[in-house]
Amino acid sequence: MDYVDRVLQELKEKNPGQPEFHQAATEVLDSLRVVLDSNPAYEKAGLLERLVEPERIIMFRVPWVDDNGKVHVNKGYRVQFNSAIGPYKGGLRFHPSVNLSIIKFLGFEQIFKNSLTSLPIGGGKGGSDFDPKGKSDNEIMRFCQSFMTELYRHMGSDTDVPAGDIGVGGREIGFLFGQYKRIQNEHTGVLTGRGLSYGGSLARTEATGFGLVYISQEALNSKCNNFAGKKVVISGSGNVAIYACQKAMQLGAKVLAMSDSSGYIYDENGINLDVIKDIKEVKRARINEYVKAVPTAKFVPDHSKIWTIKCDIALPCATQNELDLESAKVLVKNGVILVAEGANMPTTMDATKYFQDNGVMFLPGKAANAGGVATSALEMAQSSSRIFWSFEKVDSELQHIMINIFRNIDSASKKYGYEGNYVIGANIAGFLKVADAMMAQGVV
Ligand code: NDP
Ligand code: 2IT
Repeated sequence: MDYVDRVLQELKEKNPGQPEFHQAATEVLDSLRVVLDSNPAYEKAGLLERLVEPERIIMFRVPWVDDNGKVHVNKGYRVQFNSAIGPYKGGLRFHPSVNLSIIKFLGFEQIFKNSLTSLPIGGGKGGSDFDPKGKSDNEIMRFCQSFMTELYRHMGSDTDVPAGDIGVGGREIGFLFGQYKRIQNEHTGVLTGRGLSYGGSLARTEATGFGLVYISQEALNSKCNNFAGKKVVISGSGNVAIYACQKAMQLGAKVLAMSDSSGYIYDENGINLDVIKDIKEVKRARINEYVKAVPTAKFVPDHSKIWTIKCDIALPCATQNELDLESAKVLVKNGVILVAEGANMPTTMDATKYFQDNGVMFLPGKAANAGGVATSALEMAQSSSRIFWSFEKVDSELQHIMINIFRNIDSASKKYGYEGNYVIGANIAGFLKVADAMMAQGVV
């Protein structure tokens, strides 16, 4: 049995019941065979065994009281996966589906994503099985305060710097930061995605979606193509989806459909993003409200069917494993040319392979959605220097970072003999920097 197979087998035995973590680890480790075979020093140093075991996992009780005085208890998590190249960095997810497997898969992906940004950030992720839907602002605040009352002792601007993810946006980051500052008596860059009045960076809100479109445009450019006139389908209607939609439209594309967990809306005239922003960012309502404002649009109460719409470019921006083989087959039949993952691991492994085998350009999340965390690292730099940059400066840095990521994963795919396989290119390019840092730092 070779090194990768042995480590994967041990990982599955030691971590039963964590299918998402197994999936993410299998995808990455499978890509690394070519690098590991030519560098036996990695096996000698137990590098993979150390890489797949988080440096630290924190699990805690989050008790809180709802508006009717009823006590609730949720689970809180922070997985501090790897700090070889910088402080742990990664988002917090609040969603009822959150469990250790999901946080570990996200934390593991984050190691390689953060390495690809070229900025000094290690990998971490956290969250809770708390469901923010339908909660009052006061309930959200009490939950965030309780969550931070435990997590604060494990954080620090040079130790671990959380940010947002599903269910955690500007409102939640504000409550979390307020409680951190109150307990620690310190106003530092300990969370990113902060509001502009208390240390946030311009363009962080837009960064993941904009970055997704910048790297996609670069990938299209490499094939003498671009977004102009393309039909685009975007799943989700949260932070990533909204700003991907905005940038794709700015580059001349027509976005035909968006979704939430209740279903999708199809607007053949092109999505009216002001309506979506009003529903999602202001009213925090469901996506079927769109047809009230735009009666010619259609609502279909099954979000997974969004991939049956004919399009040139598909941007899955909702959640893990939302695009399966069946959907991939329909997209390919309908002539899709590019699939770029705004979400983390939205495409199943067999669907990814189907795209690659059928000549579709496929950009994996750890490269395609890295613009969010990259801009978080720019927020950290601004916090430390106490000087804040213009929107244009942050946006232009973001564009450079995304273009560089594409070039790096493209050249790694060529160097190791898998030209055009950006999954392998991203995994190898992300791995090498982390591996180099781990080798230099000894067995820790
Ligand atoms: P938001 O909470 O802002 O939006 C999430 C969207 O996805 C909502 O439309 C939500 O619908 C939908 N969704 C979530 N879970 C499910 C589910 N189980 N089934 C169907 N739809 C679902 O989150 P973000 O936009 O921030 O995150 C979206 C994805 O992007 C996630 O995979 C996240 O990890 C990834 N990501 C986010 C980054 C960021 O900077 N925010 C950076 C990099 C990646 P509903 O409201 O109905 O639940
Ligand atoms: O998945 C991700 O990269 C994020 N949710 C953003 C993390 C961050 O620290 O900005």
